[in-house]
Amino acid sequence: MTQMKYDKQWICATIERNCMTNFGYPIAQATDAQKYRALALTVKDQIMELFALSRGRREQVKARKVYYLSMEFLIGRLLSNNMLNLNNLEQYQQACGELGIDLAASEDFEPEPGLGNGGLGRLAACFMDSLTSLSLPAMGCTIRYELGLFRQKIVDGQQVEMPDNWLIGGNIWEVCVPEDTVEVHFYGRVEQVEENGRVRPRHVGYSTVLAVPYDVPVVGYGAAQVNRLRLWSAKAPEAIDMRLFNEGDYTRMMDERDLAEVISKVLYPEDRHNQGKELRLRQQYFLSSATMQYIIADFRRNYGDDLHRLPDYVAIQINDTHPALSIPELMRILLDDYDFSWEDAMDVCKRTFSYTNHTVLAEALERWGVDIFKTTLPRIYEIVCALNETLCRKLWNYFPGQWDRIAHMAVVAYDQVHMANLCCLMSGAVNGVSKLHAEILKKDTFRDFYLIEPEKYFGITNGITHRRWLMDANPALSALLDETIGQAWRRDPQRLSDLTAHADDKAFLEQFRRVKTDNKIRLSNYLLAHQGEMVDPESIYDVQAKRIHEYKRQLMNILHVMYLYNRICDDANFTMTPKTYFFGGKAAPGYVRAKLILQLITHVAALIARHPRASRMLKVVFLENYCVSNAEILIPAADVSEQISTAGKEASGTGNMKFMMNGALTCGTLDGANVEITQCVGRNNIYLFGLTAEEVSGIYSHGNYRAGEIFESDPAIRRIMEQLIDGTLCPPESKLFSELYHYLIFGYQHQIADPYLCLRDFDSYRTIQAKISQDYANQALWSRKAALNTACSGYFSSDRTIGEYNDRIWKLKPIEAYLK
Ligand code: 26Q
Repeated sequence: MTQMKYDKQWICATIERNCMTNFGYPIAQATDAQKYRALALTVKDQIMELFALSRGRREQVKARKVYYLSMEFLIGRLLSNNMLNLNNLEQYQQACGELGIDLAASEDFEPEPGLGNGGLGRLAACFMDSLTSLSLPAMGCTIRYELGLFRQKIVDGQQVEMPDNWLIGGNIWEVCVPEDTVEVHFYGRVEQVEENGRVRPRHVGYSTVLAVPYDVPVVGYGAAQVNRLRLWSAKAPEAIDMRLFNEGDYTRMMDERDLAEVISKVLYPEDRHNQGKELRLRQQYFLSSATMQYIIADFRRNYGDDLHRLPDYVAIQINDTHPALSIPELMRILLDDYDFSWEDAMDVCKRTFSYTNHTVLAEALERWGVDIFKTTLPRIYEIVCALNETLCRKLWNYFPGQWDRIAHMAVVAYDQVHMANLCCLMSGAVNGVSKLHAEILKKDTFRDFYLIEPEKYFGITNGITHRRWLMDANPALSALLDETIGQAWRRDPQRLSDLTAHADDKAFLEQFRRVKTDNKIRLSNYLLAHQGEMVDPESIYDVQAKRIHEYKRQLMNILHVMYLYNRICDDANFTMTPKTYFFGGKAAPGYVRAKLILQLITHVAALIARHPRASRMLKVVFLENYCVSNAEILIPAADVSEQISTAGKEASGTGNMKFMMNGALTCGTLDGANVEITQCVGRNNIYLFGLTAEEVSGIYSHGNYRAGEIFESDPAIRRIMEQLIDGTLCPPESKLFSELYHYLIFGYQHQIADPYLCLRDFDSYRTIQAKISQDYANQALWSRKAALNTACSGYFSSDRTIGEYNDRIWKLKPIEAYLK
């Protein structure tokens, strides 16, 4: 459904006009940066016209909609994705050709909005793409961080963090909506005042921060619909300025401004380690309060003033507990501003909110100290305490006399506020993000909650948008798919399964292999240009790209590379299919061990590079600053996808799905969505190894794992461990990696040795890696397996995921359904 109006002529004329009216140059004289902007503005012009239509339709039919609240939205660059979703890519390509604009080069002028850490933020972005493409009314809400996730540089083999000032040149895609500005109140105290014969709480002495929204339009595929992603930006109110300005106290004026505006200054770079920082709490309330105020205002504008009907028209999904303060915030609004009874307010919340959990790691469950909570959000604290009382009373009915159990489930206990407990008790649905993860939530993390309301807990397996991760990132494979199975898969990714029929077609497999090689060359060119690194496209590309974390076990991967290096060094006759191990990912700045693992990777890379014979068979590359943009180049080039977390620790993983869809074979544990990948693709087309989640939890509960025994009994492992401390890796500083040595073999006071079982799974990993190299040598066999991975990846489309959320939780109707 290409809009006839937006043909090549329209595009050319609009680019020309945008270039002139915005920059004062005809396109022929514009700089490349101006050309990019004129082009992007043109795409946006088309989108905004469609947005007007789309919004008009939604409002006319009074559609029910979902708000997806997330502290992170890792959307990636938008130019080519938007042209693609407008189904107008060819017209834009032609227009650019005519005007002498190099489209590919243009893209590099677009800064990537780094508004997320990793999987959770990227999932939110895939969900907006799918919601919109499925014509479902939705709005994403997050914070407009001035500084996104830090940019990573590798200097002397170590991570150095640089600020990501992505807004500096302005954000082409956003539209400021100053009239939707709301006030968010912090600090102060609560007084009881009498009003019309009733005593009611009043929040006084607070300080105000303005929340100013910026909307980024999200285009559905085939221009199905245009939804919005709303980014809230913090601004100090003028009042602060006026007062201090008149007093001439400019320093204080600036200090107070900063105190307010710092809220949207920077994204916290820690994923899953909750440090209880007050600024983070303020960010969470800022997002929650601004969004809830908007939701109420929008509801009243469209559906009238009876807020008891809110759940009829609005579903709110909270992405992990980070936006969970929106629950007591809605309570506050209903109680204090709309005179709701306590019961009615609770009832509205439970029918409106749902909560997605993304982790089983205990240290990641969010808790706030009562002290900072009470000081920062006094009225919200009162509400949370009152909720706690109501809920504990209810729990008492289920578990009479079981104080410990109730304290464990309470929202406020032992001087802490437990956000996950709040979410479980106050949401209508709680979901995990893969089958295995949901089972762990039910059996373990949320066991007691599950016992009292079993129907509320289930899993919805994550997905990824094939539009960005296949159509946009891998145009060569997409073209081959069109040729082989037609275009149906573009609208219905489950149709990728049509490819199964071609899995034994030699000519097709030949082309499939050719596409992979071209993508490997594309990556090699990128690395040469950006890092001066030469990579041989003939070698196996084995890739582990994700945040650096102990449980993800980059450490086990690099220890195995050391093992291969030793074999080459020890045996002059040893040969193997040349292999390049790629690593990409950021370490949280305060996560010392993750940074040391990163450093180990770069030092092993250097060690191998120094060895003439080893470097002919083996190479390690660390891809700097892993982000959405370079993931789009990296993933289509991979032969092997490393998904090697300790079983039971990775909630789902979504990188695993992107690699699979692009025809990489997974080397993985039975963890997260790997379990379902195995079911879809079949055991013959995946390389599984290691302990199962059950075995892992058995080991933990028995407490009898001794990494030291493996060290003693396996000479190859022992050798590698000793190389960590004998100066092999970094001669001038032989003790550099002794922390890791100690960690793996002896452990620390409160932690067992090798807590993520790298040594325990090492032998199994080594065996599967050898099998991979062996299988790869048989190119016909390998390509067949690779093609089957693409063929079976349709299930992992986020369109399927969103379909499930919608059927089980949101119950939205596609906009066309209203118009029938
Ligand atoms: C919490 C408190 C304070 C500061 C930061 C945080 C924080 C921030 C980000 C905690 C966690 C995150 C991110 C978590 C995350 O990305 N989890 C991943 O979510 C994916 C999508 O569901 C899953 O596929 C991954 O398995 C899971 O690790």
